[in-house]
Amino acid sequence: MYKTIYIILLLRIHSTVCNNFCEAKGEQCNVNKHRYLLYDVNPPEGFNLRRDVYMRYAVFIHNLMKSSIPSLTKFKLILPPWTNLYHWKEQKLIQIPWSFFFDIDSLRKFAPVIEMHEFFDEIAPKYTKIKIDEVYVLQHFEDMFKTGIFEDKMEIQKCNKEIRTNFYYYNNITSDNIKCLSFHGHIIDLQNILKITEARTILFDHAEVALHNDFGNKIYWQARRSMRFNKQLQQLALQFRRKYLNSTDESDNTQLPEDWRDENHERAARGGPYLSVHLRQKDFIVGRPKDVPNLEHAVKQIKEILHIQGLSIVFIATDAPIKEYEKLKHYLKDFFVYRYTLDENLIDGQLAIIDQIICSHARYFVGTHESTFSFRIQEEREIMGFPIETTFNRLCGSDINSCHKPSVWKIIY
Ligand SMILES: Nc1nc2c(ncn2[C@@H]2O[C@H](COP(=O)(O)OP(=O)(O)O)[C@@H](O)[C@H]2O)c(=O)[nH]1
Ligand SMILES: [Mg+2]
Repeated sequence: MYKTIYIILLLRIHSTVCNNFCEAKGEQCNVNKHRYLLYDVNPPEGFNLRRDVYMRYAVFIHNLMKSSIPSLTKFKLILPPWTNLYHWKEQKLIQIPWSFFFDIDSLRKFAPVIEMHEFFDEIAPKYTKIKIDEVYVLQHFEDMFKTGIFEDKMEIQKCNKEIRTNFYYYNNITSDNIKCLSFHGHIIDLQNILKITEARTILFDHAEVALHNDFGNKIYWQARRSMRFNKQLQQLALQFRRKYLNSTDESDNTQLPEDWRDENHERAARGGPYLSVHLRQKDFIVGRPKDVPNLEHAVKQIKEILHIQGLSIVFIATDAPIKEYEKLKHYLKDFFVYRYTLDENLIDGQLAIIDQIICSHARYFVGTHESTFSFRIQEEREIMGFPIETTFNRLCGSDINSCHKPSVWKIIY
């Protein structure tokens, strides 16, 4: 009996010592504890470029999981909440989780990702402050731009500009270890940072500075295919297609298996009997009239395509104000013109996704030059297996002579 009490006491003492020791060592005591990788993107970047940055980090973590160094396999990637996006009128300083837009279970089949609120639950008791162990703000080497000589390297340097890490606008996150990391190269080089530290939480800000390791290869496309949209948004898009566009997955041959890992290589999608147009306006018509058409010029091109494709229904996705859309509809009065009607229950980013889903299911798609919103639609069509020539098309701006077809980024399995 005394012996048992003695053993229990001993265990107690040991665990207290260990806990204190863990705290002192930055909680590295338990060898099985997870480590957390956070990243954030340059604030002015839009939703669809951010999706591309996600893919770089998802692939990075996916590869870390296969590392022979055990401490590197313990990382989880924190999905940076959507905050203060330039194009979204409301929701300025609310942190919106990824589940509003994407199917998190599907993302997890590619990489160990968690939402920020899950991170809070895992790392600290509710309502306490979180101190990130190490923050690296990525920046470009200034001298490389001066000399024009670019080589892969990285180095802790003085910060180019005043550092502005905003910790996703949370006021319970902070760090007393923020450094600027001049960086030129591919994301895999960031492994060198992770290898030499025992830090449990690491944040890379301006994460877009690190480039894709595997742009366009099989792993890249796996990451891309795992980015299935939130199921309710998919349902809403489907209802709209059925109701107005005479389009269903069965008739369009666009069914995908429940799990993206079961997708096949077939290129057999037909699409619904409509033309879809992504007409990016707002900041795009100000800066690039040579490449982006005004309304009248867009109408002319849309009519031509409808004629050539033998279609009479057109779905318009655009960021143009309602009045502009009404004008466009008027110019196209000989055709059936649809837009996804604004739904009060959805936020801007969700409406944008419904637009993207509907565009991606059309028999023929035409997008806007260099819009990442259009690029994501093209990828979606590659995943469903549309013929190339129905996907990689763009509207021309005023400079018709230099209006070349967009680059074709074919899916790889
Ligand atoms: N609903 C809707 N929103 C759009 C459309 N085009 C642009 N937007 C909005 O404007 C943002 C454009 O920014 P971004 O995603 O960076 O794409 P990019 O600027 O075209 O490369 C999108 O994220 C949407 O919020 C559209 O056709 N429909
Ligand atoms: Mg943008």
